[in-house]
This record gives sequence, structure tokens and C-alpha cells, in this order.
Amino acid sequence: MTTLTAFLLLPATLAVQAAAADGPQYERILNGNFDSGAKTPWWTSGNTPSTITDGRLCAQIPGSTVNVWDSMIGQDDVPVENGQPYTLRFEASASLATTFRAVVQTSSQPMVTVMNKTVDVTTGTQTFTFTGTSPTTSDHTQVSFQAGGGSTPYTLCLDDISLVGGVVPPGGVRDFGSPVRVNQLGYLQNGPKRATYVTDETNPLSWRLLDDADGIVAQGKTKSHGADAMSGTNVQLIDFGQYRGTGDGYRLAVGDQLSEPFAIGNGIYKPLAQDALEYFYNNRSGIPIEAQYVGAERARDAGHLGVAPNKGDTSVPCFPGTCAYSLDVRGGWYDAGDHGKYVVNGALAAWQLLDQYEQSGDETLRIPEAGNKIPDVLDEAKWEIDFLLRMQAPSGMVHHKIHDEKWTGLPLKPAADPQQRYLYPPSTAATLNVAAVGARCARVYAKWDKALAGRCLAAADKAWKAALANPAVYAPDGGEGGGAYDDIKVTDEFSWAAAELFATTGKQAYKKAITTQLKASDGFSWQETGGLADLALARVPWRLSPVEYLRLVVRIAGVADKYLADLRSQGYANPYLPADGKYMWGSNSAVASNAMVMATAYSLTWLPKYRDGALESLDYLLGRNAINQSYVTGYGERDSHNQHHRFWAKSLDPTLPSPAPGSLAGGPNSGLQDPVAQRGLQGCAPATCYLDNIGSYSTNEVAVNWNSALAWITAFADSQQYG
Ligand code: 9MR
Repeated sequence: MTTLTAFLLLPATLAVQAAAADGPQYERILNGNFDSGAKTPWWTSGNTPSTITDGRLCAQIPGSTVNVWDSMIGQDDVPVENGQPYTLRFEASASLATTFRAVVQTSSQPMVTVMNKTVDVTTGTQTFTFTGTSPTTSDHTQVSFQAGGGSTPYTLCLDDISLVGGVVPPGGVRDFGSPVRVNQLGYLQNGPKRATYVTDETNPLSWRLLDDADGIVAQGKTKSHGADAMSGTNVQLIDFGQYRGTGDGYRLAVGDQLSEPFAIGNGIYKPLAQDALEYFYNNRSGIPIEAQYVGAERARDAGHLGVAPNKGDTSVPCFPGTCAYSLDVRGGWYDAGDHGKYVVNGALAAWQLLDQYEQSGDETLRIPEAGNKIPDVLDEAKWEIDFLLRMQAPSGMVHHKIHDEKWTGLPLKPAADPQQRYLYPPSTAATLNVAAVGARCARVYAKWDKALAGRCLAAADKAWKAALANPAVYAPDGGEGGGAYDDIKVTDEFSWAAAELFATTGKQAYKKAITTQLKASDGFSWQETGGLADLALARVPWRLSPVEYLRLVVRIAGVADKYLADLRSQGYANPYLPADGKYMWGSNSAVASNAMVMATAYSLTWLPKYRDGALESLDYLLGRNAINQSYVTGYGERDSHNQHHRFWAKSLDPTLPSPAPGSLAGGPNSGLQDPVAQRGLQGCAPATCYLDNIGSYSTNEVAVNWNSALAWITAFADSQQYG
């Protein structure tokens, strides 16, 4: 900074210090000094390449753009409060003397501006300070430096960017409501009925169960549990399983503390089991989503069918330099809040729908194919399977994924996505996923759709052979515009595919290639599929000798016992207890998947403890947890309804819908990989690292593999209603 500019800026600097004396000085910008060398969460327009050079963000501003916003450097999801003053400060220099604008405003229509200032930048580094008062409260303000509209290209460098103001601490004051934590949907009449009470008191306390007229229908004493490590709180447990009445509007009371209301009865899981599956129709690519099935609010045009501005999925070229052809890869489901389609994740979700069908039978759905004499759950799975088969290259290898060249912003309807999309190179993992799901498809559809079953088996066979010939083609980490779904260990995918192929064909060569078993420490996920070999074999007892089958049952039951022990050891009963004490991305899917293992153990052994463990896991997902949160949209008083999604983005644009009922949020994640989580969750106890904020993709996204786990387990719960 020159002496002159220091002198000129002195009054503003003093003003900031005066404000500091008056109130809190909360920094609202993340990564303002670029000291780590990382750019995120800053972004620049597609025409504005940028790098971190000498600890500064330097952007190449193009010449010959029209509007000032045609070339931008920005950061999203910055919170502002109505009536509060804000001070924006930054250092800037440029390769020539020019002007640009420093802007703080909400990011979607109607845009509300906190400040919009002209910056006279020169070749020397200067510090700039601007102030403004926010006329609105929003968690989704954008701080941007807008440098378009000029005729000469230049380099603009920024550093030490800071926006200070507001009185609400970063992340806000977290209010988890009642300390009495229940399943906010409810409890099955004959199922387990337990709740958790947050308290430092260690002596037993009296609890009351109240009906909807506030009459006491049951009462008892709490049982001390003590410290719950994952939530960082002390808790006591309530067991009201003896109560057999049914109805709506029950509450549990401890002293004058009342839980959220809940139902008790048979049939309470029926609507959720249906909604959890209809999530998939809502997220189909390549077909209009019609009001007659999803209601007017969530209806939308077909996405990615080659109609402008979409580049379409009807003829998608390979990522430059990786192959010379294009494939028609229309259809399938969008993976999550983004518009990518990833084989390993989509295949796991499709597999789980097929397994759900084998476990729980059909579910009546509001989808275009309903009434076609094929079970609706199989119609839905077919939408994805057709896409998976299209991802197979002539060589038999399967492309790992297809997605946009760059990450698109939010909100964005699928049909409005203007980005170029590419096929990313084939991988052994994706190829084996198609072998596994193709084999399961061939077996399950044999009775319903012989043509599909035949195509599936042929694709599975071709994929298996291609994977054997190319056993170590790994999808790389990183990349732009889509998730990586990277995986450098595929022995588990080989084993799972072998098990499914053996289950379908009975061929001994496949049996010999099964090398993995279900393990409690691994569970299963898109990356870790070894345990699915056992779950595949569990569906075909006739393929195994009695001894082999008995060993399989003992193995699955042993894993279920470990999950049950984990569930019972926790204050908020739940079968997910990570060994490293850190919750992972999509932790709710681990809860649901582990519950699925317990439910499978129940169907193999008929031991009620496994059924109860699976049902009690649902209590966790539906509100009996560290933050009193039902993670399922539309179910429970305190439900997640701002999940990260480009179309279900009501919290960014009131004309768009919120997520469909039955959408499962990813859930607490210790990693805090997104800026909103980094702003709001520093130091959180693992089971509390969650924000129902559309910007928090690392804690609050939806995804096909998470909803398939929810659909599976809620269909199971629904089938247990008379148990
Ligand atoms: O579910 C995935 C999780 O296991 C990974 O840790 C994470 C980061 O790579 O990605 C998750 O998957 C996201 C994918 O990469 C892109 N679409 C949204 C998915 C759910 O957040």
C-alpha cells in the first residue's frame, strides 16, 4: 500500500475500528487471503480463467465483453442481516489502470443490493474499503467483483478480501427445540417405542405419554444413559413399548418439556415408503415430469434431450482426447442435486430397488408406467437400467460417468442447463457395476420383461469379460463439473459382480470368483461393494449347499449383531458408529444401509431383535437424534426441506418447489466440505454437523443411493406393521 492511499483510506479504517468497539466483528468471507493456495469457494466466470499466484487470486479479464457482469469473480452464500452495516475490504491491483465494481447482493431474483461500488484500480496494490447497510436478511448473498464491459484484456489480482458485519454469530444460534427426542413420524403399534431425553440429570425422571387431548395414557421412569459421544450431550432413555393404543398427535413429556407430536399405529410407513420411491420419478432425466403424477408445482420439462439450451444426452462426445465417438446416454436418474449421471452410484441405487422388490414386493406408484402389468418398482428401476446399458461402449467397458463440463450454479432447471456434457473414460468399477446389476436384472425381470432380462444378461456377460481383460482401469479423483466417484480398489466390485452372475446363472466359474464377505466395518456403499456379494447370495439359497447357506446366515447375523450393539450403545439409538469418531458424507445412508443389513438378518433368522433394530434405526432418521431433525422432507414437524438441489430450490427462488416429500438429506458430516458448513458448523460434535441449508451440499444434498436405502428400509418397516 502506498503512503498516499494509506492516508486516503485512513478515515474508513478508523470507522471500522470504531464499529469494532461497539459490537461483534464477524467475518463473513471464507478463504479471503488465499494463504492455503486454494481458490474454493471463490469462482470466476467461464470466460475468466484464474489462478492463485503468490497468495493472491489473479484473474484474466477478457476484452470485448458487453456488460460489467460478463466477467466476474465471486463467492456465494454469504449471510447478511436486515438493517446491519457491512464493511467490505480488499487489496487489488491490475495490469493496467481501470475500473471494476465491487458488489454485495442477493444471488437470485429479485436481487437486493447491499452495496455496488466503483473501484479505481491501478498497477500498484491498494486496499479498498466500502460500507453499506443491508436492506434484507439472506443466507444467500453473493460477493462479487465485476470486471466485464471493457475492450482491453487485463489481469486483476485480489487479496485479503473481508466482509465484516451482522450480529448473528456464524452459523446462527442453533436451537434444537425440545430435549425430548422422538420419531416425529411415529411408531408401529407393535414395534419398539423408545425416545431420548437430553439432560445432565442422572437420576431417573418421570415421563408421561399424552394423547392428542393431553390425557396421560402411559407413564414411567427414564433410564440414565450418560454421555453420548457422537452428540456431545448427556441423555436418558424412555421406553414406552408397552403402550398399544393407536392414534395421532401423541407427545412424550418430561416435566414441562414436550416432544414433537407423533402417531402410533399400523400403516404409518405406507405413505413414506411410496414417496421415497417416487423420488426417483421426480429425478428422471430425459422425460417430462408431469403434473398428473407429481402435482403442478414439481412438474417440469424433460431435461437433456438435445432441446436448446441443453446440449442433450442424445449424442454425448467423450471428454476431449479420451475417445473419438459419441453415445446416446439419455434417460436414467440425475444423481443428486446436480445433473450428473454416474454409473457406480446409479447402479447401486438401481440394485437396491431390485433387492427391495425381492424383499418387500411391489409398491403402487404414481408414474407413467403404472398399470402396465409390470410391478411399478421394477418400472422405475428399468428407467435407470436402460441408461446403465447405454453407458456400455462397444468394447464392453462402461463409461464411468457423464456430466457437465463445469459445475452449474443453483437454481437451474434440468431443461435450462446450457453446458457441454462429456462422457468420461470407462472404468473397471463402472463395468463391474453393470455386470452386477445386469445379472440381477436378468434374474428379477425374467418373469416380467424377457427382452430386458435378455439384454441385461448379455450386457453383464460382456462387461464381466471386458473387466477381466482390463482389471485395473481406475476412475481418477478430482475433475470439474461433476463428482469424482473415484475408486482405486476394485476387488470388491469383481466379487460382487461374480456373486450376482453366479446367483443368476449358477455357473461355478463365477462362484470361484467370489472373494469378499459382508463385514460390519465396511458395510456397503458405492465405493465399497464387497458386502453386496453376501446380500446377493442371500436371495438364492438354492444355489448354495446347506452348510454354505448356514454359514452365510451366521455371517449376516454376526454383522447385524455388531450393528445392534452399536445401536444400543448410543444415546440416540442408531447402527452407525464410525470407528474414527467422524461422521462421513451421506451418514444417513450408512444408518439406512446398516438397518437394511439388520432387516435382512431378520428375514433370514426371524429373530425379533433384528427387526426391532431396523425399526429403531428409522427413529434416528425421523427425529430421535442429536438435533431433533427429521431428515426426510414432509415427515415430522422439524423436517429437512432445504436440501441442495438445482430444481427443488425454493429457498433460492420462491417460484421453484421445495424437495418432494420422502427426500432424505445426506445428514451430519464431520468433513464440512462446503462453505456454508464451514461458516456455520466449526467445532460441531459429529452427530450435529448438519444444516438444513441449500448451500450445504456436504451435509444436506439428496442422492439416488441415499433414497434407495430409505425406500428399501421404509418398505420393510411398512411390511412389519402387523408383526
Ligand atoms: O456420496 C458421495 C460421497 O461418498 C463422497 O464423499 C462425496 C465427495 O466425493 O461425493 C458424494 O457424492 C456426490 C457426488 O460426488 C456428486 N453428486 C452429488 C453426490 C452427493 O453429495
